[in-house]
Amino acid sequence: MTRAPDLHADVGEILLTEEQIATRVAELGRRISEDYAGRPVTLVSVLKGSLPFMADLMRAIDLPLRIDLMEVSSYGGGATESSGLVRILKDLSATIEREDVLIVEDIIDTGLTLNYLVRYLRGKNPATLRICTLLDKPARRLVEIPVDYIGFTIPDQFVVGYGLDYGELYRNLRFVGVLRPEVYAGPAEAEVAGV
Ligand code: PRP
Ligand code: 7HP
Repeated sequence: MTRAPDLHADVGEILLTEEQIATRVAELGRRISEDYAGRPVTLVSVLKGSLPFMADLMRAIDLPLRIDLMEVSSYGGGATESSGLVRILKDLSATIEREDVLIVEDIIDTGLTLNYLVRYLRGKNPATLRICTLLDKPARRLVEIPVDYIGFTIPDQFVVGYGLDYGELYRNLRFVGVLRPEVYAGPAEAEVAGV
């Protein structure tokens, strides 16, 4: 039988509170403002997961900046594993040639999404291309990605909230929490996980 999603009960543990996220985003904004020191920067948000992070980060940066949005997908439907097949669902709306570009991501897991995106954006000849991610899950990495700004390094657990989803739900939680395995595991996996 399919369980009905429950926004709060489906989260087992709060990994990052709203306050912790706000403090870290403010720190990242200050560092980015210092590093680019008066140069205009173009933030490229990778939808949909980075939406809340992008909205908060851009207001924490004290620089002239432009924003653009891309949407890519590698986690089909309700999957917790990357398909490895990255598809561009929405492309940039303006040129980034000779601009200082900062990619804004919610999470780097296998690295496959960013590996694809970095190659794609490099082909558009930005002056510089850097990466800022709210979350880094290094235990799952399949391809190495040099990351310039990391909010939090997290353990190998499937998390939701503050933009991150499972089956398109939970993005509106104000914190980042660990999704209970019984929400996504079949009966066999749930038994192994002791749930
Ligand atoms: C998620 C997330 C990252 C990517 C990271 O995107 O937002 O873009 O997966 O995983 P990877 O490092 O293993 O490639 P998703 O495809 O789920 O789209 P979404 O942002 O719309 O949730
Ligand atoms: C993608 C993704 N989406 C939500 N939660 C996680 O832990 C994830 N890893 N990679």
